[in-house]
Amino acid sequence: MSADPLLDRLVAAVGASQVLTDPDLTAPYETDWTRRYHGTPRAVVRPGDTEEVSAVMAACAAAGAPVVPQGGNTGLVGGSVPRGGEVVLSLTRLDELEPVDTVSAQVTAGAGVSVARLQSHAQAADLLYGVDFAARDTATLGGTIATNAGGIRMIRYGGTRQQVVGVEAVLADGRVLRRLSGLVKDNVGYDLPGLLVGSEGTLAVVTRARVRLHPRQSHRVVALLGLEDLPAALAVLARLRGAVGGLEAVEVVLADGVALVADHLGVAPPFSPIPPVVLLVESAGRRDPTDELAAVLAEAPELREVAVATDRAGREALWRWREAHTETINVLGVPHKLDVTLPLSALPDFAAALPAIVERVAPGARTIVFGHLGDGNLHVNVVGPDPDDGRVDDAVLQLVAAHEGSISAEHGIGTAKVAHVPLGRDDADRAVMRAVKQAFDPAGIMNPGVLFA
Ligand code: 2HG
Ligand code: ZN
Repeated sequence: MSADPLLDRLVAAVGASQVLTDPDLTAPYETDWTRRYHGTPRAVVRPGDTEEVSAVMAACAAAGAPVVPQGGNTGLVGGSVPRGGEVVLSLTRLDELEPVDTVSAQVTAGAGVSVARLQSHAQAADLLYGVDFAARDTATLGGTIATNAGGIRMIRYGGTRQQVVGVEAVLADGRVLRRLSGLVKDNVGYDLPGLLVGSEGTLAVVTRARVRLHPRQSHRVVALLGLEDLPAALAVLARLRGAVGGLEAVEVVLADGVALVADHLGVAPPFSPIPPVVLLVESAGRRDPTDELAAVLAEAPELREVAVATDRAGREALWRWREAHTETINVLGVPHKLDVTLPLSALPDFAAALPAIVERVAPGARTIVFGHLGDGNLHVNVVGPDPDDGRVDDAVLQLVAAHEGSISAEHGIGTAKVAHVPLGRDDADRAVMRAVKQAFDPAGIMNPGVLFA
């Protein structure tokens, strides 16, 4: 018996070894990847299957105890860590992978399976999971569903929402919602699994999901393109979209970001001098896509520099210039992360206006911009302002709204952008969202503080 009767019920649900209260053991669950968001939980609970999740939710509902669902804790908006006193529900032990169904090209996996394991599992069946990003080894399927993660291959395969064909989820009161048949034609009322994608743990706890797989591409080519400016990058993007069938990624980094990464990794930059804008382009196919890409690039007068790799090690080395941005920035300090989308036509103007806007509210701050150009998705990282100082967030998000962009592209709202939701959704829209929340979670115990103030 403990002093907290809820803990006794949680222990009964999952066993004493999976209810953590010792601060040394709970620490990894308390702080997000940026270190900007943290809080102390009432307990961290680690159920091993759906029935245990159900028992945990029933116990928390009976006690009126708020719950923060957590996957790999690679989120960047403060949505997966406690604010103070919640039960953290870690789903990483739900890591079962079912055999790939090659006839339907689908697989069912537990919420705790990492994105990288899901990818390897698909690959072993000569198929491919379409969502990919740098945190693949730690991020979980459940977490990516909760946030509707986009990543680097969105231009070809779509985001997480496009992959999900079914979900199993535990409701706030412990009941289980199961839609895992994998039927791609199934019009019986509302698309509840679709509603859970991107719901950030505010509606229910995703425990398993069935996802769509794609043909595995056996040949790949990656090119790094040096360019003068963002309008030139958009011109190249237009050429690529028109002519490269297997286009999988069009990512953008800027000279100062590349210089920082070079310093951090201790390697020479890919080009010297580093061009103002560098695009990373990947194309993949069942046949070698190199000639097709080379033919398009040969016709592009915008190109200043090109580096190409087809072998795995060479491709990964080129990708490091893009993927190492996040870890490099974290070394500089606690970043303010503004993950935003702009209409492509407005993207150069937005980027041009950004430095002065940041300088006005955070003099001397360091701004690093990179992202998924093909999706109009920029990651604006600002290092310098205090983690609790929201002025720079506000200034950047106002600028996004003024350019008719979205204040959250792929990381979600979390707690970080709650105050800014009205910049992206009007009164009617927010009222319906609240009603949906109320229907799933009338007692308000699911990830309170996230998405809604
Ligand atoms: C990426 O695209 C991730 O690498 C992280 O979305 C972005 O660190 C960031 O701001
Ligand atoms: Zn991203």
